[in-house]
Amino acid sequence: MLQPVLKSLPCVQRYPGNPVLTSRDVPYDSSLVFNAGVIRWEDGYAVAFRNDYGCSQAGWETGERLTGTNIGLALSSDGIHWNVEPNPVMEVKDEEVQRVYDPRLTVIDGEVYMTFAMDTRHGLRGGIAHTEDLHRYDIISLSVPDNRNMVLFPEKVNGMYLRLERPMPVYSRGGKDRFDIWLSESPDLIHWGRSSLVAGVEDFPFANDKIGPGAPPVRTDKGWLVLTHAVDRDDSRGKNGWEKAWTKRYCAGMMLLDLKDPSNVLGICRKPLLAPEESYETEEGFRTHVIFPTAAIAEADGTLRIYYGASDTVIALAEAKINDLVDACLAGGC
Ligand code: BMA
Repeated sequence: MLQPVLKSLPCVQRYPGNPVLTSRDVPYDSSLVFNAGVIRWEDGYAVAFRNDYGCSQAGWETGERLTGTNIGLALSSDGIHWNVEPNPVMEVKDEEVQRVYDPRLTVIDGEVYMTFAMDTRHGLRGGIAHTEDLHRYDIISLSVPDNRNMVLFPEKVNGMYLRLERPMPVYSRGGKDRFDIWLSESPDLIHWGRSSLVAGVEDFPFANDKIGPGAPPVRTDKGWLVLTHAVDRDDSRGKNGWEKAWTKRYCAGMMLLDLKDPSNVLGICRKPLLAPEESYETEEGFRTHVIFPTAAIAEADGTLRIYYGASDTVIALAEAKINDLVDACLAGGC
């Protein structure tokens, strides 16, 4: 079905110099640099990013396969200009595991954790790793398949660690993508349970396919602000990426969860926070029409920096006032 044109909320501004990090900035084999975790680190910022490698642009534009994925690390004093470390910091590839990807970073009680997705021969697993120095990662927890897009809350709530996650129940949801956002809790970041549904794809008016957690939640006075991705499908859309026809559009959405009981949704923004509009989001990449938010940093002046993968090809930045975003969640849009 033909889907309507979607526009970003007026209260969000893209950084005019977007994209802020691309494969051209990477000193090792790199084809696509996107979906990244960002935290404040020392006096600046650190980003752990997904790097798909092994194929030139001319190659991926004509359907050639990328051969691998690793996680790169870059540091920055302003969160805009990045120095990429000389070597990738994480890659898992063996008989069972094909790759790890889509890292998100969260600091809890001064400890840094990375959540990630892991493709294996027996399904897609969501993982959590701990790192002391952003260079070495110890995997401390892996889910059963199929689960991905895990994000950790930056603090315990009621004495428990919390994560948002997106299991992929195809068999029980009519054989289609109908994926929702769930909440699970853990006493130790290893054992996860007491899971509950937070929001279904049907709760996001501009999604008809799936939703998933985007960035780790941000504490605000009025609730946990959660950026999500929200996907609609339109069969008239064209070919892109590896698929015969790339019919999906990924927007950034958002919702506000109760501070004390995050399974309680206080408001879901009825419109997309960011919809693909700029050329690096709509036409120039490996895919088209993909905005995949993966990090949100609250600045002291009340601004939220939003980092997102654009068209699975580059990393872009947008900003908005946190109060405007909270109001938009509670009111339905700004
Ligand atoms: C999701 C993941 C992401 C990707 C997105 C858009 O399912 O594979 O890594 O950015 O699709 O292609």
